[in-house]
Amino acid sequence: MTTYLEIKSIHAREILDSRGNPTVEAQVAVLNHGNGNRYEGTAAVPSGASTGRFEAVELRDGEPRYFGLGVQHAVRNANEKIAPALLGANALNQYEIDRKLIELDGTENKENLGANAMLSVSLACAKAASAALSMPLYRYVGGTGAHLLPVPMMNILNGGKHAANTVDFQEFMIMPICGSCFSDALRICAEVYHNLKKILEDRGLSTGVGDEGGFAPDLPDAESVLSILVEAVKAAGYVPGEDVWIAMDAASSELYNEKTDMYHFPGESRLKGEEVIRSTEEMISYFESLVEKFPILSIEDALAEDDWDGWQKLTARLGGKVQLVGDDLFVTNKKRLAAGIKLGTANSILVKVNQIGTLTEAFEAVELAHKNNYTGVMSHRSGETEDTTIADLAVAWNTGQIKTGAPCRSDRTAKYNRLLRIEEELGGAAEYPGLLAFHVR
Ligand code: 2PG
Ligand code: MG
Repeated sequence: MTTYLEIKSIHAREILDSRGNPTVEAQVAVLNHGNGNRYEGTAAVPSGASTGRFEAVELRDGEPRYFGLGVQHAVRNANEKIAPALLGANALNQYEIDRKLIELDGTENKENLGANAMLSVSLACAKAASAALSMPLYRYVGGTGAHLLPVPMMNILNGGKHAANTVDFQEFMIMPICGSCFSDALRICAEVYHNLKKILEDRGLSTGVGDEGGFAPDLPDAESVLSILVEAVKAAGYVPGEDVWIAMDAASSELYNEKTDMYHFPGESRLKGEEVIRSTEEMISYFESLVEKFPILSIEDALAEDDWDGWQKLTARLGGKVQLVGDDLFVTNKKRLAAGIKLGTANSILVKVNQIGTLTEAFEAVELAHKNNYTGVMSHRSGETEDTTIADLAVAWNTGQIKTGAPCRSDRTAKYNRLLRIEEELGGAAEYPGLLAFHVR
């Protein structure tokens, strides 16, 4: 007999994210007809600052309250349009639930209901179903094969749109590939983070943090940031390029200027007292030189979201050496990923559930990536909540990598702590992939 987890109620509300901006949270209650009990699942939606142009629409009210950022319309859409359409449905049929959401919205970019309204319900349904089956979310979503803990891609130095400093590239991250297990890897990251703090303090640099909990000092350019990171890794007692590698998110769509067709570096320009701009060709050579000089294993959004030609050249030149992650380029959208695969652009996709708006579609993007030998990196947004769903999804889908900020601020540590609990629960079945999570180097 098929288990019937009847969706009994859906209630969305406006809550705050880690930047103090409103976001949508939904609570779904199901009745398990097998035992007559009621179960609940709650999910909150994250929000980006450096959002890609092709992301599904995050519906904002545009009214005076919260400077236009209120989400009351999205909340109403969830309560008044989505709820009536899904009441009575079986929460076990995630695929069907997500199809219904997509049909109900009826647009390509989810501008009608809002991806924030849709995602809150999509995720809360999965959580209610997993609760009703007394299964952890990673097991419910991933089945018996879910066992791989992700390598943290931990952002310990923030720049770009995530901080008010002079660092133009958005994220500088460490990846502890030498850890014997996830908890060990996390410890290594935290040790490097504290060593970095000490180095910055000793130089009289700021140890204030950016949106994702990484430090945000004023440094003149990427080289100086990378040098300090290498120092911090060494000071913590690890070998850069062996034990711990570096990853970057350039978030280049934010630097690209359509009028000049060039990448502009405002922070570097300010500190150097002269305008620093780079063409696509120069950007590629710049990354090439950084990869030569520093133990860089992964670069995200090295070029802008529309620079397909540039991405092709970049992949041809660097794709054999480093992981090239498409974030704004692919926006967790299987159509854009398919186009990229065809053109031979990038070799990895960043997976952000709110970029696409349903659990099923995020899974489809990961599946397509894996089938084509692209890696997938599960990711948070710069605006987060205490919701830890992405930790479970990383394990469920065996992505092998997760990007979820510094070991600082509870919105970030909540995900790491959830992974610690998952690892403990999995016991002997848990696997930490280390360098095996990457197809390069
Ligand atoms: C990114 C993300 C997360 P945002 O660019 O990868 O780190 O930032 O959520 O601001 O888009
Ligand atoms: Mg990014």
